[in-house]
Amino acid sequence: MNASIDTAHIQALDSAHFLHPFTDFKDLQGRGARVISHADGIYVWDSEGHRILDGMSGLWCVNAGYGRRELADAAHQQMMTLPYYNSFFQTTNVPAVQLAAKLASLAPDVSDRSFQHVFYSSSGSESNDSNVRMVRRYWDLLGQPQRKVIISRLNAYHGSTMAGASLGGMSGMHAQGDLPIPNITHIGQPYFFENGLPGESAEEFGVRAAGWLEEKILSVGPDKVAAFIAEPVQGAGGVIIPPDSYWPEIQRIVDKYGILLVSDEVICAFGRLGHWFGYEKFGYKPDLVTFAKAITSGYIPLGGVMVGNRVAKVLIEQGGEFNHGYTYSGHPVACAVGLANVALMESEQLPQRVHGDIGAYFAQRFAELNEHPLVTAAETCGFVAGMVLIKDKRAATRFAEQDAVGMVCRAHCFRSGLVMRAVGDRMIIAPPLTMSRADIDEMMRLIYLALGLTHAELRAKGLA
Ligand code: PXG
Repeated sequence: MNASIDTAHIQALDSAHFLHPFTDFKDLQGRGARVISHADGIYVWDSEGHRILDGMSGLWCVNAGYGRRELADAAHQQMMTLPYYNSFFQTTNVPAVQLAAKLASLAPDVSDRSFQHVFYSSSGSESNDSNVRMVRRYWDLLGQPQRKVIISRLNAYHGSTMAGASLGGMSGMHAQGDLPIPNITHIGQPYFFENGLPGESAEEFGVRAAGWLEEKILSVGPDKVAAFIAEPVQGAGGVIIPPDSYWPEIQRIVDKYGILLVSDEVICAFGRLGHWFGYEKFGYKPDLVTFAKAITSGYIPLGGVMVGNRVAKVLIEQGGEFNHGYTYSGHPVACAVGLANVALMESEQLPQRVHGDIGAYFAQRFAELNEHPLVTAAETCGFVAGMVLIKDKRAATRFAEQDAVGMVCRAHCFRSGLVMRAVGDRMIIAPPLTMSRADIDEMMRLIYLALGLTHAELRAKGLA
């Protein structure tokens, strides 16, 4: 299969014509991109024949693993039946309807926030733009147009469109493009390792971190706040798993001030945390739920928003025409793949596996990394995990930013045949939900291998 790929030629064309996302273009031209040629199960291969265990499920999306014929067949069949039709002018299509009904049946009821309606897009970013439109429209219709402010969190990732990047709390993104757009503001993230005080327990910290929301609401003015948006577990920010006390306190605060709660589950839904939706894991009650990525296991772009009854009732009963939508809202092929993917996840009980034995095994094996001299704070939540690479464990000294320890480790992972992401000094992983115990053992073997090589390199440089 690889024999047909001329790596140097593809790399030259890549450099000449393809501007990659989140990439230093010039730097990549100098080194040449790794050409990924094919994939199967939990592995991808590059054009030079290297097999790599995909610990990131593509980009947090290939939850069902690669090479699933059911998904390809669903796309093929739908393309031959109806490859496209719009849903703007009082028309609809069968897969979009069936998937919306299926998602409504999978999302657990939470009081007046039962989820009976779906608004479709093609990505997480677009979905969060839709959220901003719906949230502000909701308050306009209720006669409170001054409620425009959406509170988010520092280091959050909510996408790369103007609204998505504004909701996100990445300073590097805000610095490019005059962001955030007006009426979006941020609070700190519940990162105990970094922000816990000496002597403070994780649970005490969780309550204190949630309190930053109340402080922000009071400083903005409670009558001006429209919504709070957050991921159940902050993913791209480095797998920031909140203490158990965090979400109940957030719920108390949003209820106290009557503001909408938006759960961005682009990473956390579809089994990633051991449930269909991430809010189930922490037991809170969102009004809107963003999804994308693993709805199709990444096989084809599809995203959307689960609209809870509180918001849906107002938009439907009082809203008139909603002036918002995308060419591909309810794309029949994407929705057909989504249906096939959900069916596959149901028949293989992927969320249940993560919730049950396999998730427990992953948690146990990953926690063992805390014994490694270079590692601290290794923890999992379902099938996401993060750990901190630490310079001196006993003295709790962290590596300096310029040591770029995460990048050193990431490179050794790649060379060892494992994809793992680095976020500063945190190494993070989110493998396909199909992993067997043997696959988890193999993944752990590769992690230890890469850690050993990283440790040796750091020692040679006098950094560890
Ligand atoms: N919300 C969340 C929580 C996400 O993780 C988006 C929205 C945007 O989705 P789209 O489909 O528009 O990309 C995301 C995407 C990383 C990384 O490096 C993570 C994402 C995207 C790109 C890189 O971890 N998440």
